[in-house]
Formats: sequence, structure tokens, C-alpha cells
Amino acid sequence: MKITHVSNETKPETLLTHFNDAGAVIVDDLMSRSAITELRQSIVNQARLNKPGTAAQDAGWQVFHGRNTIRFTGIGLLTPVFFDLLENPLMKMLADALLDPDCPNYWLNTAQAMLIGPGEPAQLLHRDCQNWPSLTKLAWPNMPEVTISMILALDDVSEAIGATRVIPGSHLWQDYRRQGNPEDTIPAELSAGSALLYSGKVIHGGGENLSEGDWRLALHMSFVVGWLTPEEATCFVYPREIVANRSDRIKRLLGYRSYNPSPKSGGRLWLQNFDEWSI
Ligand SMILES: O=C(O)CCC(=O)C(=O)O
Ligand SMILES: [Fe+2]
Repeated sequence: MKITHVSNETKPETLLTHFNDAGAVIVDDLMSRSAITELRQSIVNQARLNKPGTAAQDAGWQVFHGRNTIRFTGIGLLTPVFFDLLENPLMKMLADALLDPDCPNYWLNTAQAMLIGPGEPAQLLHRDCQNWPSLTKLAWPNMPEVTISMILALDDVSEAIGATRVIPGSHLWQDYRRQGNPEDTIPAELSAGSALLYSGKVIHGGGENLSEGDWRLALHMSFVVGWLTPEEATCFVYPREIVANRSDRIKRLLGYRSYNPSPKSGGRLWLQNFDEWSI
């Protein structure tokens, strides 16, 4: 099984069909050249101030994040292009269709630079839905899609410098404990500005960077349903002043809206003194 490429003008049905079949799809030229140049420059400038290796203290997370990989969040504090990415129509279409379509109140889960350095081994294969292990254990194999992710290439990303490895079709495996083998993976090679969009249920991991001096420059962005806790507390990263004049969608994604399950019944979440947020 392979990962299909579609253009940035693809029809929603086509995008969804490929995404559902393989658990992943590649959108060529998801971002314009000028936007990608700006994003790349802002991220590279910030990366120069960071040391490789994660800020996480835990040894397991240090391995998972990579000892020669630079990761950081707060991309919207570096460039406004980040807010355009939040509004990307294809990612919106997928998220609206898959993340609780009856009431698409989803959050930004995390958005982070993922710069894989030379010599970094392949990341442990995993499913992003394992961020919520209790739910995965309870609900697999009939688990709804709770998170979807994007890896956006800031430069051309080849297999040799650590393209994300994916096992297409693994989102449909009967047993979530089956983790797959590196030999079953294929690399999602991307040209600058193109993006891999993938299911929270599909097995994947950052690839090994076999080069001697080239960095794999990419940005990860993921969304999660509004009734789960996101990976990053984004409303503390993006203060009120930065969010106040943005669209309703951006306010919601960044945690400045409450979760309202209507038209289903049930309680509202993330309230302020029993009422929904409004800024
Ligand atoms: O860096 C990559 O290509 C993927 C990273 C990833 O899947 C993760 O950290 O969850
Ligand atoms: Fe992942």
C-alpha cells in the first residue's frame, strides 16, 4: 500500500477517500512558496538559539523526541504565517469531517518545529492516539478518530534525511497493541511546502537521518477533539492580546472557546464560572 499524493485543489471527497484508505495522504504544495520561505526562516532563526535534545526531563521522552533533534512550540510567536496554517482549508475539511463531525469543537493539540539532526536514529513507531492510552485501550478497534496530524516540509524532505515513516493501512489493524516493524514502513518524502496528513490511528515515526550535515526541517501540527486534553496548553502559549482579534476558529483552536456538545446532549466543558468563554 502507498501514500497517495493529491494537489492543493483536490476535492474534499478525494482527500477523504485516500486518507481513509491508507490512514495518510500527501498534499503537494499545501503552502505557497512565500509562506513556506517565511515559516522556514522564522523556525531556522529560532532553532539557532536552541540546543538539540528535548526540554523534557524524562529519559524516555528524551529518546522519543531525539537527542539530536530540535523541537519547540510557540511558532505563532515567531511568524503570523502560523495563523494562516491554522486556517488551512484542507486540514479544516479533514478535521470537520473526522473529529466528531456532529459537533466539530476541536483544539489545536500541538504545533511544533521538528528538526531532525544528522545521525539521529529512527523514532519509535507509534500511533498519535496513544497520547490518550485509556481511550485507545477501551475503544479500539472501533475507535473514532480523535486526533489528526500534519507534517509540513519546510525544505525538500527525502528518506535519507529522516522523512516520516508510515505503515499505510495500520489504522485498520484489529489489535492496537500490534506496533509493526520498520521493514513495513514507507518514507513520506515531501517537497518544500507539501504536507503529510495522517490519522491518529496510523503507525508512523520520524525517520533516521543518515546524512552527515543535513537537517530534516519540518513542522508538526495536530488537532484533537474538544473533549480530550490536548498535548500543549496553548492558551498559556498564546496570550489573550495575541488571540483577541483573530477568527472564531483560531480562538477555538487555541483554547479561547468552550466545548459545547450540542446538537448532542451533554455537559459543556472548559467553562468560566458556569458559562462559555467569550473574548
Ligand atoms: O518527526 C516526524 O517525522 C514524526 C514525529 C512524530 O510522529 C511524533 O513525535 O509524534
Ligand atoms: Fe507521532
